[in-house]
Amino acid sequence: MENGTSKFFNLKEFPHIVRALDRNLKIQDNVLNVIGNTPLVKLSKIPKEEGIQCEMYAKCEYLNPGGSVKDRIAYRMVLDAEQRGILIPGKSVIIEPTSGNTGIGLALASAVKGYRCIIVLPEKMSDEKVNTLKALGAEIIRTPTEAASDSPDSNISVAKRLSKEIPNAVLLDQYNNPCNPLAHYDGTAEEILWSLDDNVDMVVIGAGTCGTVSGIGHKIKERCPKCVVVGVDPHGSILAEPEELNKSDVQMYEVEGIGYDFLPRSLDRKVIDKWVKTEDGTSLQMARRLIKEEGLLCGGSSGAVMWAAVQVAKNLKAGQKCVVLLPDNIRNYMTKFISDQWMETRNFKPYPTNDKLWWWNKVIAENEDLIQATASVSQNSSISEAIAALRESKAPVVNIVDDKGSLIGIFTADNARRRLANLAGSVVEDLEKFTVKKIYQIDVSNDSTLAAVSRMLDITPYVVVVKTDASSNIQKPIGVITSDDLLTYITNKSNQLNGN
Ligand code: P1T
Repeated sequence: MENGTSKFFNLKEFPHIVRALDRNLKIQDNVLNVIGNTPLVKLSKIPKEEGIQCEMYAKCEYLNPGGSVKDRIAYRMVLDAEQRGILIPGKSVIIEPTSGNTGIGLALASAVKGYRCIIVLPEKMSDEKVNTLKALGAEIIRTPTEAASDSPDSNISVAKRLSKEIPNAVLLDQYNNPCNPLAHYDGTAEEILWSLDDNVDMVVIGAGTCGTVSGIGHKIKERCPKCVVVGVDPHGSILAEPEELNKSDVQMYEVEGIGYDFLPRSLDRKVIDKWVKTEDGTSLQMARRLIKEEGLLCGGSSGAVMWAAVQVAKNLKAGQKCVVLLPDNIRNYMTKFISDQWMETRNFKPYPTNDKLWWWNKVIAENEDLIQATASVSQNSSISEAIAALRESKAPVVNIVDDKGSLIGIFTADNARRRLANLAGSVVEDLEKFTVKKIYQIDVSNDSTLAAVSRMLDITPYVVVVKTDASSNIQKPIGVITSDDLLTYITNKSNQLNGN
C-alpha cells in the first residue's frame, strides 16, 4: 500500500495467453443474434471411467443466451411468423404451451422485440424456470402435471383455448411447427458436421417435441449416412420405438423437457436408428457427474442423454466419434437435483452418515412422541371444513384423504393463502385446487430414520408421517414433524441421556 492506494500489477510483466479472436462480429445488434454456434467440447473423465473407447463430445446447447437448445426454435418460429405477417410487434400476443425452455426462448425474443408473452407450463416444471420467465416479463399459467395432453386441463389445451379467447393471440405451436425441426436441420446439425468435418459415428439426443432429434437426424442422414442417430426417452413416455420399450409402471418422472404421452408432428421416427429409455435416478446422478467431473453446468435431461450415450457408445471403437447434446442449463434446477437433500429425499442419493449424533440413525416408530397428531378431511370436503380442521387440530397441516382413508395430499394455511392470492376470480370452494400433492413424507413401515427427517426439514417446513398397509397399499396418515418437534425431542432426550 502506498499513500492509501494499493499498487496494481504491471500487467506487461506477466506471460500472456492471447487466443485468436475467431468470432465474426465485434458487436452484436441484440442478444438474439448470439443464439446458436454453441461449442463442441471433448469429454475426458466420464468416458474413461466408463471404459469407453471412442471419442465423446458434448454439444453445449446450455450455453445459448436463454440457457437452452430451445432458444433456437423459439427465435426461428418468431422470425418465420413475422415474415409471414402473422406476428406483428407491439400488437400480437405470443401464447405457448411448454415445459419451460421454449417459453424462456420466446420470452427472450418477446423482451427484445416487444411482444406480450403468455407461457402455459405444467406444475412439475421448476420454479427457477418460472422466475426466469417472469423476469423476462412473461405472464405464467400453470397446469396440473397429471393432466393428459388431450384433457382440457393440460397446458396444450389451456394454451389453445386462450389463443382463441385473447385478441391478437398467436400460438406458434412447437409441436406442429416445421420451424422446430428446421432450426436444427439448418443450424445445430450443420454446426456439429462442421466441427467434426462431416465425420460423425453417433449422435445421442433427448426427445421432447423431438424437433432436435428429427431435425438433426434428417441432416445427418443426408451428409453422413453411416452415423447412428439415438433418441433418448424416459420411462413413462411413449415416444420410443419399438413400442414394447414404452411399457412401464412409471406415472411421473422428475427429469424435465423429455418424454410425452402423444406423438408430436415434429417427430420423425424414420431418422432415429435406436432409442434408449432412461430413469430419473441414473439420469440425475449423471447430470451431477457432468457438472462435477467435466465442468459442464447442464440440466437433468443432459444427464439422461449422457447416461444413454454411455450405454450405446460402448459398442464404438477407438477413433470413432460420438456427439452428446446437452439441452439446458444448471440454472433451471438450483433447488432441485443440484440440492443434495432433494436428491436424498427421492432416493437418488444416500443420506449422509453421521456417527457423532446419537439420534441420527434412530428409526421412527408410529407412536413416537415427536410426531404431532393431525386431522384428516375427505377430498370431498369444502375449503371451510379444511380450515376449521386446521384451526381445531393446531397442527400445521390437515390430511386430505380418499374414501378408503388413504392420503392423497395435504392442506396448509401457507399454501392456501398463496393460491388464493394467485386466483384471478373470487374464492373457489374446490378443495382439489388447494390440495398440495408434492409432499415430503416418511413411512414408519420403512424404517425411516431421524436423519431422513432432518434432511427433509432442510428443504420443507414439515414432514408428513404415514404408514402403508402392505396388503391394501393404503397410506394411513399418522401425523407431522416440524423442526420445532425434532429440536424439542432431541434436547429432551439429550438431557435425559446426560442425567439432567
Ligand atoms: O423438444 P425437443 O427438441 O425434443 O428437446 C427436448 C428437450 C430436452 N431437454 C430439455 C431440458 C428440454 O427443455 C427439451 C424440450 N423442451 C420443450 C419442449 C419446451 O417446451 O421447453
